[in-house]
Amino acid sequence: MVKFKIAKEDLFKKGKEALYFAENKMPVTGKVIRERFKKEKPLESIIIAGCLHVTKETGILARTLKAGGAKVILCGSNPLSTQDDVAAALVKEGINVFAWYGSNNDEFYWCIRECLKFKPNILIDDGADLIYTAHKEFPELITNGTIIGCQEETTTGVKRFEAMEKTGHLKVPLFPVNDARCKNQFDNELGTGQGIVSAIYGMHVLFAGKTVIIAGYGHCSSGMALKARGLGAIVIVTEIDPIKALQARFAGFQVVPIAKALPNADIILTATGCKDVIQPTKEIFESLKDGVILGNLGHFNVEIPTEELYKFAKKINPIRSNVEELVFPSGKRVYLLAEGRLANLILSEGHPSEVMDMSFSLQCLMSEYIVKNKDFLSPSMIKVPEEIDNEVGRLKLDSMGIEIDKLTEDQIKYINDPGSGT
Ligand code: RBV
Repeated sequence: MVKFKIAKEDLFKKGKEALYFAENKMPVTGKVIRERFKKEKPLESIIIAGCLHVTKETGILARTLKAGGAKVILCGSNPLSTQDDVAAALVKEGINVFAWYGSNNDEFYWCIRECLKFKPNILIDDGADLIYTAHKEFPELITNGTIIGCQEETTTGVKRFEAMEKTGHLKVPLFPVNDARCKNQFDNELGTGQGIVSAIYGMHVLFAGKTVIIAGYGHCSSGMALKARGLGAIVIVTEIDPIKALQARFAGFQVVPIAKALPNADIILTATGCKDVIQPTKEIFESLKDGVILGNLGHFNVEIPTEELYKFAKKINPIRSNVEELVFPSGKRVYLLAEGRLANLILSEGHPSEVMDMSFSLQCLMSEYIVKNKDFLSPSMIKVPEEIDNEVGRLKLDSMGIEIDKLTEDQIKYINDPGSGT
């Protein structure tokens, strides 16, 4: 029997429809790699635990890992991103899912522990909570060699592991899948970029003519800035990195310190990976414009100081699904999206299937790579091999019917010859 804990088993029909829809838009993960995995079974007798947003796209990943012979266990990577219907459909297919929409903090970590109790060999994380918990509470899985390798899906998770590696706390081979080109140039830029449109759709307001602050100018936020401009907004970028600030300026955006920009902003969107992007002081809160919309698209709910905002507000009115109106003592109102959590996932369905196809193809091929190379992996951060990144790019182009050029022998000779100058 499949062990699981989800919201409602009888939602499975709707979940199946969602999976059908995603599968058609994910031909690399859902067809090409799956067909090969079915034949070759590269993940035979491997247990894979995934701490991922339980969405229709993650469902396609789980199906392909299973087709490759793996036993798959899933928990959510955000308390508000689980699609309960998809979870129900996956359970019917024999995937062990421990996730439901609206879980509290204790329940969230309970689900992670349930996954680790299966003694998984590969961990696929989104935000580092699963792998971090394995280090802290299940160290024997690492010391006795049960865990052979780990994969991280998102920027925030990669940053946490970099910090662990620096302090000597990283004890597993860790592949930052987020940093592969086929991941961050598409999922982060296009997925998050389009995510702001869906997030603001939750408010059903016009972007055109609004002053929008985009906090940060990394892969995610630069995608957001472009989309906001495309929709007719006046876009101000805030940064702490001089090079990224220059990139934003040369892309034609205003670059201004956040405290100066805040009073004029109609919409503020964060994706920096850091806390308190809006400083949690009474003065800063009161400097916000009446009616401002606050949304976060970074992984954790720390960028907008939600707790302090809730405390400061004299009234909180739920006005739409996942949108709250906070009324300040002065009578000023601000609109908070998704309790300050990943608005691109919570006010929408997550990043579109077409971009997740590339991210999740990488995850499939990296699981296969870990199994094949398990005897040679050291406990450290290891870059996704370029061949795998390029392979996913090629397969995606193939699936879209796009051909590209190949270097001739003569051209290969030319670019590899340091002597070929003027
Ligand atoms: N993300 N997953 C989805 N549809 O399943 N959408 C977004 C989905 C991932 C994305 O890869 C990003 O890095 C991460 O969520 C942020 O938590």
